[in-house]
Amino acid sequence: MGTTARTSLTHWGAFSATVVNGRLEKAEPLAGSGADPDMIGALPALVHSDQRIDRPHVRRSFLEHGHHTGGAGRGDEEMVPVDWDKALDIVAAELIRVHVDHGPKSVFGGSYGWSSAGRFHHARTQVRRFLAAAGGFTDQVSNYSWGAAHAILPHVLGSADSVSRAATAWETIASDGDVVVAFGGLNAKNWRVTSGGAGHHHIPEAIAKAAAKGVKFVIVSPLADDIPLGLDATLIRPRPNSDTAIMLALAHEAIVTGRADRAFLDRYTSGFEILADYLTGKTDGTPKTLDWASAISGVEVTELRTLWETIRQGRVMLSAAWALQRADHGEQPFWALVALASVLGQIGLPGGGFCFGYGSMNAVGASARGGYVPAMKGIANSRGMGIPVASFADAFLNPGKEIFFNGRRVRYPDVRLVYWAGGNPFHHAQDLRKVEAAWRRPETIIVHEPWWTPTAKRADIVLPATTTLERNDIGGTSRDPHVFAMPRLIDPVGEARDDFAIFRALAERLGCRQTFDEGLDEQKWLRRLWKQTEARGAEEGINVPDFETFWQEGFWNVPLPEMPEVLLSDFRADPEGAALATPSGRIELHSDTIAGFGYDDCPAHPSWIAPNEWLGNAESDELHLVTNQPAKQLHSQLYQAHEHNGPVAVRIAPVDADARGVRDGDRVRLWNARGACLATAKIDESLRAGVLVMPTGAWFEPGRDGTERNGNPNVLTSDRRTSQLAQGCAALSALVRIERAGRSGEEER
Ligand SMILES: Nc1nc2c(c(=O)[nH]1)N[C@H]1C(S)=C(S)[C@@H](COP(=O)(O)OP(=O)(O)OC[C@H]3O[C@@H](n4cnc5c(=O)[nH]c(N)nc54)[C@H](O)[C@@H]3O)O[C@H]1N2
Ligand SMILES: Nc1nc2c(c(=O)[nH]1)N[C@H]1C(S)=C(S)[C@@H](COP(=O)(O)OP(=O)(O)OC[C@H]3O[C@@H](n4cnc5c(=O)[nH]c(N)nc54)[C@H](O)[C@@H]3O)O[C@H]1N2
Ligand SMILES: [Mo]
Repeated sequence: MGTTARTSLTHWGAFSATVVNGRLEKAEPLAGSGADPDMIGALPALVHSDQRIDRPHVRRSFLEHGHHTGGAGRGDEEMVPVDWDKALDIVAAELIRVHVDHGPKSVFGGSYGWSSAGRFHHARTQVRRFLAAAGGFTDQVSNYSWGAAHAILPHVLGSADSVSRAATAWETIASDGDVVVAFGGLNAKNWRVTSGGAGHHHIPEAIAKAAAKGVKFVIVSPLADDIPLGLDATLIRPRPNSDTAIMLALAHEAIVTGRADRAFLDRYTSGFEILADYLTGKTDGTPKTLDWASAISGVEVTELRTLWETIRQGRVMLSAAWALQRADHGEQPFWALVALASVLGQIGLPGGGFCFGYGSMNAVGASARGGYVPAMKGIANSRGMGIPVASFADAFLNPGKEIFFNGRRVRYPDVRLVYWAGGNPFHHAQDLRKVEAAWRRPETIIVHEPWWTPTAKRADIVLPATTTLERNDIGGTSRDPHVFAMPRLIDPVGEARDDFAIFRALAERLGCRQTFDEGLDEQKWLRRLWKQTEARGAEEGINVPDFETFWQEGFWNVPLPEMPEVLLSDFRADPEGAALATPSGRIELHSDTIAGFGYDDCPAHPSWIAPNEWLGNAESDELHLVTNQPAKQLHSQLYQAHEHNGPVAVRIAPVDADARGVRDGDRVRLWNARGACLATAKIDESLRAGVLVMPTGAWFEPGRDGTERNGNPNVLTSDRRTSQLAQGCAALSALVRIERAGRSGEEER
C-alpha cells in the first residue's frame, strides 16, 4: 500500500497516475502530451464508478429455464449474481449446445467497439481469437468509422491505406502548402482521441504552424465548431451530404477552364474520359457546373466561384473527414475527392493532393514509423463467416436473407448465440428500436463489460471485466512515435477478471485452451509481443530497448522517420515500378470492376446521387440531423464518469428555434418514424439553418412511452446501408422533427 505514480495509456491519451492505498486517486495528462485534462482526469471516477459490475450475473428467467425462456425479458428482468464457476459453466454449455445443434455460424461474435488501448487485452481481439479457437463464429467485417471508404478505396487506389494508416504529414503542408480545403472541417474535439492511444496530440500545433506560414484554410461544414479555435478560416456551409456535388463541380470547372492537369491524368489515372463525359453532361445532359452544385448544396454560387479561384492555383491539400462517408452513398464523396485531386494533379507532392481524416482523429498526418506497436495475431475463422459490421440487427431479424457486398453475395446466418466483449451496440448502432427488436431474437446473449452499460443490462449472462488499469499491457498506434507500457496499477475491482482470463477458463472447458492461449500467460504474451517490436527494429536497424528497460521506463520513443510522409509519393515517382494494386495499376476514375457489379446505388465513376433522406427531399418542418462524435467522451465511454443535468445538447440554428418557440436550454423532443429522444436545446448562431447537430455518447434509456431519455440520437438514425458495395453505416443521413418537450416527457423523469 502507500502511494505510487506511473504512466499508462487510454485511447484518449497518455497519463500519469497516482495510486493511494490501492485506489486510483488522480490521473493527469502525461507532461507535454497535449491530452485532454478533463477526459484523463475522469479516470478515477470511471474506474471506481458505482456502475462497475461487481460479480457475474445471470438474467432471472434464464437462470431458471435456460435458453428456452426466450429473449423478451432482456433488459427488464432482475439480474441475479452467481459465482464465477457457475457463470462459466453456463457459458461453456451454451457455446457447446449452439455449436452442436446449429453450427459455428450461429454463434455471433463480432463484438464491434473500441474497449481498451492495450493491444494484448483488447477485448475485441481476444473474443475473436477465442471464438475462432472454439470452432468458428460469425464475425463482423469492416468498421463504423470508414466502412464506405474501406470498400471503395481499394477499387480506386488499390488499397484502403489512405484511410486506415497513411496520410501526408502536416509538416509538408507548412513547408510546401498554400491552401487546405477541409470538407467536414477540422474539429478539434476529435484530436483528443487515437485508436490505440498516442503520446502526442500534435495537430493544433501543426495547424498553427501552417497558418503562421500563410497557408489558407477553407472549412466546408454546416457547423462553425469544425474550425479549430483561433484559426482564421473561410467557412462554407453546405447542406449535409451534398459535398460530392461541390467536388464534382470544381472538377468540371477545372476541365472547362483548361486547368485540368492532362499530363497527370494521362500518366497516373485511368477512366478520366468517361468521368469527363459525365461532368460535362455528355452522358446525362447535365453539365456539373457551379450553378448546378449551388442548387444542390444551397451554397451561393459566388462562394463556390471564390472557392474555385482559391484552389485553381498554388499547392492545394483537399481533405475529407470520415464523417462524410458515414452517409447515404458515402462511397461517392471520397471517390469524388480523389477525382478532384487527380484533376488538379498534385497527388504525391508535399502539401498537396488529398487526405482523409485530418479532422477525424489525432495522429492523422503525424510523422511516425509504423510497425513498432505489436499486434496480436488472429486465429483463422475457417468454419465461420463474416457479415458487414453494421448489418447485425438486420441479420438477427432475417436469417437466410441474401445481400450484396462488394461483388459478393452474403447469406445471413441463423444467429442463436451472441457474444459481445468490448463494444456497446445499444450506443453505436442505428435505429435502436430495430436493434431492440433484433436483440430479442437470439436464444442466448453473453456480454463482458466492466460497467452496467445498456448492452450489459440487456444480456442473459454478464461477466465483469477488468479495466486497463487492473492488468498489464502494451499500447500505442503506428501513427504516433511512442509505445507505452501499461502496468497494472490497482487490483481488479470487485470480482472482475481480465477478458483473456475469462476466455482461458472457457477454452479449458471447451478443450481448446492450447489453440487459444498457445500455452502462454499474460507475462509471456507481453514478452512475445515485445519480441515482434524488437524484430521490427532489427529489420530497420533501429535500436529497441529490451523488455525490462521498456517496462521500467514506462514508454519508448520510436525514432522519427528521416523524411515526412507524403501520400502516394512512391507512385508519383515511379508509376510503373510502384504501380497501384488496381486492375489498371493507376488511380481509377472509372472502375470496370464496379461497373461489373451493376449496383444502382454505386455507379462505376464518382457520381452525384441524392441521398434517401436529406434537405433536398425534406418536408417543410423536417431538419437534417448530424450526429457527430462526443467532445469529452470516447463514444459511450466516460458517459458514466461525467455529471449530467439533463439530456445531451442538440444544436439548433436561431431561425429553426424561433419557428418552433424553442429557447436556449429548453428540454426538447426529437422524433421521426423510427423513434424519439429528448435533448437540451442549444442555440448556435453560426449553425446552418435546417441542420441539427447532436453528438453520440448518451447511454440508451427508453422511457415508458418509448422516448429515449438521455439523448441517444441513434433512435432516430436509419439502418440503411451506404450502398450494396460497402454496406457501410449511413448514420448521417437522417431527417427529424423537433419541438419543446411536452409535459408527459417531463413527468416521467
Ligand atoms: N449516429 C452515429 N452513430 C455512430 C457514429 C456516428 O458518427 N453517428 N459513429 C460510429 C463509430 S465511428 C464508432 S467507432 C462506434 C463506437 O462504438 P461503441 O461500441 O459505442 O464504442 P465504445 O463506447 O468505445 O464501446 C466500448 C465498450 O467497451 C467497454 N470496455 C472498455 N474496456 C473494456 C475491457 O477491457 N473489456 C471489455 N469487455 N469491455 C470494455 C466500454 O465500457 C464500452 O461499453 O459508434 C458508431 N455509431
Ligand atoms: N472526442 C472524440 N474524438 C473522437 C471520437 C470520440 O468518440 N470522441 N471517436 C473517434 C472515432 S472512432 C472516429 S471514427 C472519428 C470520426 O471522425 P469524423 O466522422 O470525421 O467525426 P465527426 O465528429 O463525427 O464528424 C466531423 C464533422 O463532420 C461534419 N459533417 C457531418 N456531415 C457532414 C456533411 O455531410 N458535409 C460536411 N461538409 N460536413 C459534415 C460535422 O459537422 C462534424 O462535426 O472520431 C474519432 N475522434
Ligand atoms: Mo469510429
